[in-house]
Amino acid sequence: MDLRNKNVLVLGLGVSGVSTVKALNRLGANISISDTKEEGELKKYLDQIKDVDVDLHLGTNVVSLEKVDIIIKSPGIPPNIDILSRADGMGIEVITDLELAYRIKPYSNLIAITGTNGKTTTTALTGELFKEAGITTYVAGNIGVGILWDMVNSKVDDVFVVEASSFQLENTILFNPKVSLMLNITQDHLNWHGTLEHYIDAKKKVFRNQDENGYTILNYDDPLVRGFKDELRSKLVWFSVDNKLDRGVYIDDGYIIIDDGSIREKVLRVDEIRLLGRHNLENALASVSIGWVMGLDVDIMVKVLREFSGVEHRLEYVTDVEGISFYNDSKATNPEASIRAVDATNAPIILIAGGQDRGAQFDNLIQSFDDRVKALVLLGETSEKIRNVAIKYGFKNIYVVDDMNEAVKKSYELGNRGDSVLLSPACASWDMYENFEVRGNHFKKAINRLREDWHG
Ligand code: UMA
Repeated sequence: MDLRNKNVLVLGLGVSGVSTVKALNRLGANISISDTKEEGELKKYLDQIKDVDVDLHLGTNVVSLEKVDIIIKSPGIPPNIDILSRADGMGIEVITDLELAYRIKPYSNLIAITGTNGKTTTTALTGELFKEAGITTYVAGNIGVGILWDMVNSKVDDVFVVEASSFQLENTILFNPKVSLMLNITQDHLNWHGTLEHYIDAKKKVFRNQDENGYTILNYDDPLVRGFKDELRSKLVWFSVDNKLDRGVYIDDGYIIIDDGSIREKVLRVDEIRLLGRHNLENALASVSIGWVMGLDVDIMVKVLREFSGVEHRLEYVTDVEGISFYNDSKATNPEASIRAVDATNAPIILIAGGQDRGAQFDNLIQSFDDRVKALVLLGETSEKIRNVAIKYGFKNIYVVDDMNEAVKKSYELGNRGDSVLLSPACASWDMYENFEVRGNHFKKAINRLREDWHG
């Protein structure tokens, strides 16, 4: 796509907007930017494009579209705002960075991963497979990296592993990845998409334009996703945690199997994977499926699967101290996320929880313990609230502490060889920390300190 001297409006200057502006500058476009935030709030992003000549409209999305040829919309911007209706009326194309990335380099080894849950882990793990194989790999998209700047800097043979959100897919038109993957679909982002059907339609755009040259990988265990098979023109590959398939990637007798319909290859034992929980097994099978269709060596996949400890702050394996395993799940900022974490972690568990009080109820979390949690170590605003709920359900082994160092120390004292210490707060971090990343890092630092003390 030739954008030289084209008038391009970048709507929204966040992570994707910055990457888009830098790429458009390289491609010779005339760039204008509109964002409802004021200059002060956008400083971090404006600093990154200070050398680019742009026409800025800050504090507003009310901009003349008279001379605009195309709009690149930040994914989070809802579809129904006034400027987008006006653009529609004037026949101005509105696309996301994902679509433009494809148009710039349609020949790329583009792998697009979508679904409601597990996208980020699958994307990160898949990226590691290609990197381990010595291939120049870009991991981009919803995972937190604007794709366009990487795309303009990439070479023909480089691989892109892209986490594609429904927001990004919604405004795609020609987007046609070499491999698309659908993990699962449950209700999400309905306030943005309007209905579940619209949300599903957006997700399906990941394979909509694929033909017999492309691969579509679907989760056989998700009935909704399984139904998409009739809509494909691409080569279909299934993966399944629960079912032995005639062909595809599945589990048999404790092993991950790649089965091409005649030859079955054992990849590795499921218990060799460091990632925890059924949902992560689904993510691992998804990644293996991608590796398989892209022709990666099984040995390389085995090595990565044995070593990959997850995405930082999401059930991330940290270390082992005297036989006690420590897991950082600081990203769990609501009780549902912590219920999943408890479910996925090897018992007995010492659970560190608590944080900012946003009015959440903790009954379901305590009831989910099912004798798997042996002690609760609580900190932050909600510690008393969680303690009272736990007592109500007859759970007695509870310790309220002042800070993370104390939480880690107490957990270690309570632990025996074979136990897991799990930080999964079920609450936001803002009562004590700037964000969940800072909280997770503090947890890891406290463990390191413990380790040093232990080693004397
Ligand atoms: N804005 C307007 N007008 C509006 C609304 C917003 O001008 O009516 C402006 C905002 O003031 C802001 C900019 O648009 O400055 C924000 O754009 P954005 O929300 O699209 O955020 P980015 O920083 O560009 O981040 C986006 C993704 N964000 C969303 O989809 C909400 C990031 O995913 C992604 O990592 C990044 O692009 C790089 O590709 C985040 C996310 O929350 C992690 N995703 C959702 C999810 O995972 O559930 C889909």
